[in-house]
Amino acid sequence: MNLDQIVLREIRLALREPFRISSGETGERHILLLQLFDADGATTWSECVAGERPNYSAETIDTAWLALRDWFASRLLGRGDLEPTTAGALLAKDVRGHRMARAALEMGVWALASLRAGRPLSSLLGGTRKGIEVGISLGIQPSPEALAERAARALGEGYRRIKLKIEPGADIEYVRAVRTSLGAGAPLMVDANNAYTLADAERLQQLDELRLLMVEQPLEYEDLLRHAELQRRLQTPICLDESITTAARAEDMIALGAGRIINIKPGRVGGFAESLRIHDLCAQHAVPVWCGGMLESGVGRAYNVALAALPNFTMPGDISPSRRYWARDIVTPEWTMRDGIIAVPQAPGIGVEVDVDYVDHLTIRTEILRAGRP
Ligand code: NPG
Repeated sequence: MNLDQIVLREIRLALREPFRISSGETGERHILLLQLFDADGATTWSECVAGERPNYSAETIDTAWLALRDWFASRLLGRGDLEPTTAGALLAKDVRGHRMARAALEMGVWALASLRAGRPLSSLLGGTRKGIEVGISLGIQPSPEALAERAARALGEGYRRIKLKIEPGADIEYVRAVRTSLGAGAPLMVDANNAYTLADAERLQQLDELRLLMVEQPLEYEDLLRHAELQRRLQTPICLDESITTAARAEDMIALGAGRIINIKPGRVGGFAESLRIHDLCAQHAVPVWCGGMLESGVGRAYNVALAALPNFTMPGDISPSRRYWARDIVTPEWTMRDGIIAVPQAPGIGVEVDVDYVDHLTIRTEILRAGRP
């Protein structure tokens, strides 16, 4: 394929309810969207998962914009031999970091390839599922009672797994209130987004009695060694998210015993090719994976749904329907869930239409990148 134009856009989209994690709150998302045009007329959209502030990773929407415009777009534009399987390596060569920026472009190339091949994106990736199990991620709430009430509502709505965000001061008591209210069988997990240190090990051990599916990323994002020490002291499996940026890091996790489950976010690891490597490595080691979320619009969600159709995505992902996040999503049809399942699109490309008029209305910045221009 020959990519001949990329349009960058920044849109603003308000969340229906603010989302609070241990490192900050998001009320309105600024989302970087890419529109990719192939020389033969195929076009698709992709999304960069970077946030406004560097409180999840070092990348932000502004660093991603700069990286795409100044470094990455020219590596793919105008070359006649572009393939989805090699786009990631072209973008990674001699580059440190900027994985979210690279992923937005790389995944867009996969969607273009899916259109050109007339095959669903999920099957191009090797996905086999027709539906994926949906989990919900609940932000930190003002009180244990408020969290228990919110979690009960989610269970009633059919979600197959409930993730509770925790931080020191909003942890054991909060999770216990949910466990007591929902009962022993409710599929619960927690996510700390790096909020603890090994000095908190005894406190975290109290989670064991709450019979959680996993505790996600309790310690610092670059720290596998201390996660391994903590895992030795916990019965609850540790799941790593922020720490796993490459397949090599996943290998380290497995070798060190730093965790037993991985949350794969394609945006975090530089795109689909690296996600597939992590998926396959984990499958070989009987390490389950699930697909994380970054409060994506319906465009980014399409990519997560396609990836989650792969066989080793055996646990429900953070891939809720559009209504969980937005009063009105930017795609039609919006993503919906039935009995806790989102259907995997069987059409080529991202499987949903982008509402371009609505996107125009939400756009606050645009830039067009073409072949031959640095
Ligand atoms: O459903 O998209 C979703 C949200 C899932 O909890 C979620 N994401 O740490 O995984 C995370 C968290 C997050 C969201 C992190 C936004 C950073 C920004």
